[in-house]
Amino acid sequence: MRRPNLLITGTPGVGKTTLGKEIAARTDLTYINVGDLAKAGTLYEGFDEEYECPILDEDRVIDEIEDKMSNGGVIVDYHSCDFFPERWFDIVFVLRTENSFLYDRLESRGYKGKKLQDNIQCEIFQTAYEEAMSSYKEEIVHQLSSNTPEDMERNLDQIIQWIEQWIKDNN
Ligand code: DAT
Repeated sequence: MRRPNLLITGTPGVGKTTLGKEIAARTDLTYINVGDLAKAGTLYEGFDEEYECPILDEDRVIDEIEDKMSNGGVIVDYHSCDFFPERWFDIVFVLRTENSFLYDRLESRGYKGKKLQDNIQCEIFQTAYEEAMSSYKEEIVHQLSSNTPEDMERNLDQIIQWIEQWIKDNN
């Protein structure tokens, strides 16, 4: 049976992990958190002092998940998306969160100072959305509000419905 590949992207804290894991729990799709995958395999090529984070070795990440992606049925979660092969994804979701909500979430995650401000600014400048729009066909890129638990439930329902329809249409 053919199953779709989904990309969930957006600024850190918008709810990608929560949404991605819940979709996987309610379907038979597999969830991959690229940040965790990189950490587990030390798929890094240095450390970015300015942004206080390791630099992802994008080629090794791609090699690591290529086989799974070609089988289909994968949910990929990452805050950046321009380095993934375009052919991987059938649909792209960009989660969006208002500043006040995002600020609180990042602060309780321990972000502060420049790192906190930079991430809030990324959300204001819709960096993740523009990256997705320039990396994938515009018609497969969808923005979803992720401010409240009600938003999360609505997004889940819509995405699961979309997955079921895709499977019907492609098998
Ligand atoms: P990300 O994976 O994008 O970094 P997350 O799934 O870890 O984000 O969520 C960050 C925190 O915010 C976590 O405590 C759950 C909460 N959260 C996520 N989406 C939410 C929503 N739509 N409404 C309320 N809280 C949300």
